[in-house]
Amino acid sequence: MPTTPAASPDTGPDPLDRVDLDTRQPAVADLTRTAAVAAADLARTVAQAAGELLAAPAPVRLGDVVPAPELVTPDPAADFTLPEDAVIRVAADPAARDVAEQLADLLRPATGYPLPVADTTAAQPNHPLVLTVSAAAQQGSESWQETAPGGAEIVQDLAPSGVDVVGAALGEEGYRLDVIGTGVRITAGTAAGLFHGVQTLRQLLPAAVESATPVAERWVVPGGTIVDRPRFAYRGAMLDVARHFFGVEDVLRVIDHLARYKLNHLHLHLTDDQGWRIAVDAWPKLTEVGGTTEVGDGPGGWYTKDDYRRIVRYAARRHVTVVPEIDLPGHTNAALVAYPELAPGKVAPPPYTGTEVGFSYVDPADERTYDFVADVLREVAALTPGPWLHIGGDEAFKVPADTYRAFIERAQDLVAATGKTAVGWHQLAPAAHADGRVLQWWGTNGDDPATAEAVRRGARLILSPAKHAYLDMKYAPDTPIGHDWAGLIDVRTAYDWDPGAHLADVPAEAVLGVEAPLWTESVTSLTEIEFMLFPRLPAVAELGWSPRATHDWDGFRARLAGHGSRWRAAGIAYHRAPEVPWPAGPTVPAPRSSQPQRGRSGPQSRS
Ligand code: TNX
Repeated sequence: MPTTPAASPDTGPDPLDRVDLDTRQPAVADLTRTAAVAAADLARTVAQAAGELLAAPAPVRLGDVVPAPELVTPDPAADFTLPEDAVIRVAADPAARDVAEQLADLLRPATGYPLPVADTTAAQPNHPLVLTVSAAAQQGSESWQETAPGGAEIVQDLAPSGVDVVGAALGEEGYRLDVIGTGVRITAGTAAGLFHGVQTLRQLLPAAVESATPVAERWVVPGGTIVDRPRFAYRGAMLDVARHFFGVEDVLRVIDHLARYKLNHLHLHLTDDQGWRIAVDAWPKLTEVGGTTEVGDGPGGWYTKDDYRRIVRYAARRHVTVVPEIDLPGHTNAALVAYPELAPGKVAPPPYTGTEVGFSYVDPADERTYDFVADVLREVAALTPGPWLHIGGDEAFKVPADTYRAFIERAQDLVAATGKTAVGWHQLAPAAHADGRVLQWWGTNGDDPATAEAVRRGARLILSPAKHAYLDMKYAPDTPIGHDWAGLIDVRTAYDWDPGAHLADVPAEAVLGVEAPLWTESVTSLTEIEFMLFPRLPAVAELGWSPRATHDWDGFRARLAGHGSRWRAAGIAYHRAPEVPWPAGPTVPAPRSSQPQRGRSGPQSRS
């Protein structure tokens, strides 16, 4: 007997309408009806969830980028979902091709997609380098021509009224990123610009993109356009590999951290009292003897020339320039242990593994010292493709002022003889100007007449104010490692200053950029390096890159918060600073203080 189920008043059209129960017995029919209702409910729920998922906005907003981009024009209707068959197309230029290969390498592990890299024919005349990521079926240039023509005109169209960017050049490092429904295009005048655009694209994908293994995720990029370029040409971080030695692999990972945040210089503090870390053929004992100590009782270590070349090559591929520092005339105890002839009394001092400063110096009265300086600078310069040679110059407390000045002037000449440009800590200021020289200001009081005077004589500045940019300072009194002689540096303190206006009587045009130094008296491992860098390194990076008009603590910490899950996915240690609204998630254990703090709590002079 045919059974016609009644419509349920509660649930609308009865789902059993579609079920043929003709042949069933009544008891079985009841059971089946119950099961079918449940199944239909489940199906409705699943369909609704799937619909929500399909229509869900991108998990990241177009402006959620660190450092903040110059111009952001979202278009929520133009979100792009990376398909499994996506192809990365790139102009036929070897440097651009290399950036495309790096993008593919970044995206493949988490997506599990093949992401082949292929040549494009769609290079725009104004912007020779074009990199597109799109669905395989949509590679042609036509869709871009219709939707997002390249060139200066569109830059003008995107500008908020009143901003004159007519013909605005993307410059040496700028890029433009267009996300339309069918793909992503990054355009730049240089491979460095493309590389920075790739870092932005990386941040626009869900945080799981940082995973080293495939993740089931919708790889949505928020729609719209970003036009971006840096405020300052020099944006750096310093790693002290002398107080504690860090091997090549650790340094490469630090370079990756710089590159993520568009920093373009890695300053390596290669020599100090506690160790000499770079091989010099003419003076082999510098490393063989001077490289075997470090703070505490660790074994030290040093880079062979091939190690150093590897670091330089790895950095160059990521558009990071290595700035080698040979600290002179002070901070030289390790060199004096290796070569007593360089010591003022010609007697080898004992090796030093403590944390005091200011006691050692090479003999400024002996010509042999200048042979040493010339040989070292020549060999290091020959290994270094970048334009800079850093000669230190800090805390030579035992060298009288006149002698110090004369020594620095000779050292500056020896740098010039290698074809490089001298950089030094701001104590170099009283020495005569040398063409192009750059002073790195690390003071704690922004009223520094000697530095301002050196700027009037032609010096440019890298700003590393110790109260804001010294990443070896503790975050808070209970931070297990670090110093506090310049103060505590929480994330807001690292962020809230203006490199263009920090020093009295120094115009913004004299500022080449910013650098965040990490001294390593108390830092002994990669985890501890990362704990001190994150999240303050991105704060300093934003000061170096982003236009001042974007500066906004609340906006910054909200953007920064999203990076916690990225660092977790990438296995990067970081400090869960309480002033940043991190999303919920497992906390990262803080490093234990692994090194008893010896001796000093800070430098003797803070000028
Ligand atoms: C000062 S800053 C130093 C370094 C120490 C650092 C510790 C500068 C040029 N010299 O020798 O490592 O303080 O915070």
